This record gives sequence, C-alpha cells and structure tokens, in this order.
Amino acid sequence: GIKTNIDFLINVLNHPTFKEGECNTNFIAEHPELFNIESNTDEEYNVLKFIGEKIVNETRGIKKDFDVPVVPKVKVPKDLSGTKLILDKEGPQGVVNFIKSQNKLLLTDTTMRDAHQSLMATRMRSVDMIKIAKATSVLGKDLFSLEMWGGATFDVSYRFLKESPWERLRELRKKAPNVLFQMLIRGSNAVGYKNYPDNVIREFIKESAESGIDVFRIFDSLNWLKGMEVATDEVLKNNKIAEVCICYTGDILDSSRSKYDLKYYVDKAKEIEKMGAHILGIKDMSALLKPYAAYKLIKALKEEITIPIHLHTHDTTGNGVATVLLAAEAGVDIVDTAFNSMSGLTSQPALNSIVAALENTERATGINLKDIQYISNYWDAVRPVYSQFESGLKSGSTEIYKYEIPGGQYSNLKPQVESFGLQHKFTEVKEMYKYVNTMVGDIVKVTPSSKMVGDLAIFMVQNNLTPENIVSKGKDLAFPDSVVAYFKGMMGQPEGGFPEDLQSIVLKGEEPITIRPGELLPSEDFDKIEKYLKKNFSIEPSKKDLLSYSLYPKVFEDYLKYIKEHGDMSKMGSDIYFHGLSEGETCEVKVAEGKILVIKLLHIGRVNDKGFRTLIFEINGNRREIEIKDKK
Ligand code: 3PY
Ligand code: ZN
Repeated sequence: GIKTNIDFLINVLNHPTFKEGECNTNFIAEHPELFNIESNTDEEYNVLKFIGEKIVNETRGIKKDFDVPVVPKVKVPKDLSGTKLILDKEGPQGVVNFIKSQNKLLLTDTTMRDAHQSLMATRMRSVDMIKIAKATSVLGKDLFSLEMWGGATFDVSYRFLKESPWERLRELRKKAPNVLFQMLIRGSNAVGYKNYPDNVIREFIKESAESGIDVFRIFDSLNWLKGMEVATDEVLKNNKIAEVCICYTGDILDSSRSKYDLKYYVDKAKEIEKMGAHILGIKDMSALLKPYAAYKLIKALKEEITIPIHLHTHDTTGNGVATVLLAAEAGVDIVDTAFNSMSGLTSQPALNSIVAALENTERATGINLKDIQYISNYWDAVRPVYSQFESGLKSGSTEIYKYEIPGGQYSNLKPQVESFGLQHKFTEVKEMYKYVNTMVGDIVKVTPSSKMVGDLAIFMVQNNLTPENIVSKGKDLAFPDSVVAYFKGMMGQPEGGFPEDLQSIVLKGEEPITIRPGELLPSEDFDKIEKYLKKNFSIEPSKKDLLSYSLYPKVFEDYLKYIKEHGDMSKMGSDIYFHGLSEGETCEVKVAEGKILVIKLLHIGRVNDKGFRTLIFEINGNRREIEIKDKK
C-alpha cells in the first residue's frame, strides 16, 4: 500500500550511500535492507521507549545544544601505508626492525582506550569511534598504533553501554585496516579484576588476535613476571606483537625510595627481554615518572637492552609532555599520546603538541599537523556529550606524586568514595591510600592492585582504622574481597613479599599461595557455558560470547537480557543516547545498517493519576504516542 511505499522511500532517502550521493543504478538491488519495512514497529517502539525513559526519568526534556562533530572527508589512497601492513607482511620482527631503522619518535594515539577511560570513566561509545575511524586511518596513517581496546573498556561496554566490545573491534578494524591496533591486557587478569584460568587467557588472546588486535600490551599489577608468562607465550604463538611492561612506581631520582631504584627497572627489563618480548613497555599509569627521571631511565635501559621501548604515561601532574620530550631525548622509540582535545589531566600527554614540538628536530614524527587537527576537532565536538562522566579536575596536580593513584582510578575514586557516603572525607581517603600502600608492602599500584589499595583505604576510613591500630582492631573485621585476594597471593607475589602480621590478620588462618594462581584454577569448561547460554538465552553462542561469559558471567548475562528486552541501541547517536530529545527537536536514529528512523518529539504530557506521562512523537512522518511511568 501507500504506507509501504512511503516507508520504502524513506529508507532510500535515509540510506547513507544515497545521502552521500554515491549510489548508482544498482543501488536498490545491492541494498536489500531497504525493504525492511515489516519489522519497523518493534524497533520503533523500542527506540521511542528508550528515548521516552530518558526524558521522563532523567532529562525532563532539558537538553543542551551540542555541536555536530565534523568527520573530515577523506579519500582512501590506493597505496595507503601503515604499520599494520608491515606486521601482516613481515611479522612482529618486521615491525621491530621498522621501529629500529629510524630516528622518528613514533606515537600511539590512546583516544579510544585510555584517554576516555581516564577522562570520562570509560564511557565512550562505539558509534563515536567508528565514525572517525576511516579518517583516522588516512590522516593518522603515520601513527605507530591506535590503542583502542582492553583495560576497562571491555567490562564497561557490556555493563554500562550495553554494546559488544567485539563488535566495536570488528567495525573499527574494517574502517582502519592499515594502522596497528593495540590493546591493554592485565596479564593473568585479562580484562578483569581477578586471575582467570590459563585456558581463558589463551583463548581470549587467540580470539582477540583473530579479531584484529596486533599489539598486546601486557602488564602485571605487581610487576610479577610470572603473572605475564602465559599471556606473553600466547601472543608469541599467535605471531602478534608482545609488548611486555614494567609498571613504574616510586621515584628513581629520590634515593629514599630505594625499593624501586634504577637497578630494579634495569633488571626487570633484562628479564622481559629474555621472555621473548618484542617491545618493552614502561607503564607509568599514575604519572609518577618525572621528566628527568624519564631521561635517566630510558638512557640506562637503552644501554642494557636491544628491544624497542614504548613509554606510556599520563598528564595528571601537568608534566606529561615534558616527560615525553625528555624520554625522546634519551632515545625512547614510541610514546603514548592522545589527540589534543582528548589529552591532558588524567589522560595522556597531547599528541598534536608533541608533533609540533618535535618538528624540524632529529626526532620529528613525520605526522602532518594540519591533518591531525581535523581529528582533534572531531573529538572536541564529541567530548561535551560525555561531560557528566568527567571528574571536574581543572588542572594538573603534583599531589599525585605523593598519593601514587593511577589516572583511571583517580577519576573514579571520588564517586566510589561518595557511594560509601564518605564525600566529606575524600582527602582523608587519599591520605589513607598512601598509608595503605606502605602497610601492604609499598607495592606497584595498578588494576587490580590499585583497586585493592583503594578498597582498603576506604574500608579503614569507614571503620576508623589507622595503620597503628589495624593489627589489634582488624582481628574481628572481615576485610574487603580484594584485600583478602591480595594477601592470599591471588594477585601474584609482590616484590619483597607480604607484610606477615597484616597478612595473618586478613587471612584469619587461611594459607596463602606462592605459585601462579593459574596453576591452581581449574580450566574453564567452555562446552558447559555453551549449553548454558543456549538453554537460557536461546542464542547460538559464538566463541566471543563464551569468552565474555567466562570473564564476566553476571555482566554478560545482564547484557543479553537487556538487549532482549530493550533492543540494541548501540547505533543511536550519543547525544540522544545520553540526553534524549527536547520538545520540538528532530533527530535521526540509526537502528541498523542503512535503516534510519526520523524522530521528532512533539510533546511531553503531564503525569496522569496512574503516574504515567504520554509522550507524543512523530516517527518517519507518523504520529505515535507512548506512555512512560514517571518514577520520580
Ligand atoms: C587498566 O588496567 O585498565 C589500566 O588502564 C591500568 O593503568
Ligand atoms: Zn594508563
């Protein structure tokens, strides 16, 4: 009928290819999805319900004006170059040779992983990344790598964004085939907070490698090399790049911090080279590596090892760019940075600024400053949509040298402290974090060991415990799970061992382990998970699903339930996803490839006697009403 024809026409008019004016006479034949008309109703309902919930129970129709992020138009040249092509052709050793064969300072962009993890609680949605991926691959073709996966992003995308991290990887890989993709993996903790069985670590790495990850940055939260052995071995087996890290803590310039002196780092680096790592990562997750310490460290390491060195730091103290430049001066091969509009503070040092700083010097990056400005501009317009997730930190703080709190944790600690009703004691918690570090043995603090220190600090403030009275008062208290796991040896072994008095108080008679937790954990039974998911969710689970379940059973189940009940909103624009619509506003919502709904919010009704509001929308030209329960 007429309605079907109109729906079909709307599908054509809304198709991205049609809009870009790139369609030819085969356009309709090549896009069968244009005929997807029958299923519209359910999808329409889900989308209106989602937007309606947002409006009635969160925004009340109040919405700021957001600029539309401009995606630069690029033509993909036939001979588009990039580091990924070297890996595919010449293997990891080819990439190592490429790194060594030149004097350029190579740059990694972390915008799609650590930058948003550290600035906006990891909330960046895939759509915002996918839109700019092609332009990044062309305009950023001279980048060493894009860090775009792993760390906290895996968990958060399922848990809070209700989207699949695997899908993100797949889409980005399609759009950026030429630059190395890099992920952060927490050794035996994979992308989680606890040790997993060895077969989970191996299968996860294998699947990630097959899905497009090239560089695996592996670390252990206590710098315990044994904790990285399985992951490293599996990366090598898959012929991908193993970047094995030393996490930086303390201050090598301060002779009173003798536990983590230059020798400590040089010895670890030599062992990492022996493990067969392709690259040594220096992971300065808390921005503790001061500029002249970076110079001293890199200079020493360059004399002692032959594999390339990749420096990761944060700008929390305001010294990030200086640290990078001094590391460059000392001969570091690769550094982590983030496009300017996503850099600074708890994020990485500024990419564009570093490119500019090194122009016409021996270590010039070869990256075109004008080209990457477009990318930075894009992120500049994306960022305000996420401002509710930012910490409010306005300037760098040298306090971090004292507290040693990682960038990602720093932006999360405040809400965590608030959730315990301790907002008035934030400074006290930070001070306690420092004392707790000493109490538990002056350890490396990075996920998950950092979380343990944070949990214990909050626990102590909550229970009026002090380092002086914890041994006497702690006897009758059940400590947080992470603290018990640490003292049991389930996070590995800290340098210099555990403080025994505190250990026995926390464990209350239980015996700690000294071997790799993975040697004790029974192998994951993937067949069992497969049967379970089939039965309970009527899906044909992929290997990726099985892995996601084994890493995060509850989070993954909740994700499946959510999608089943509410539909997949992952393609919806982020301004609508987070802020809904205002009265009179029209938007386009992509629900599937080539399928776009044009939605206008006409009216938000008053609450009726049953507590519902009627929202009136126009959707693809048709008026539709929907009732939403007002929970406030
Ligand atoms: C992570 O483990 O997610 C980190 O970023 C640690 O720095
Ligand atoms: Zn980091």
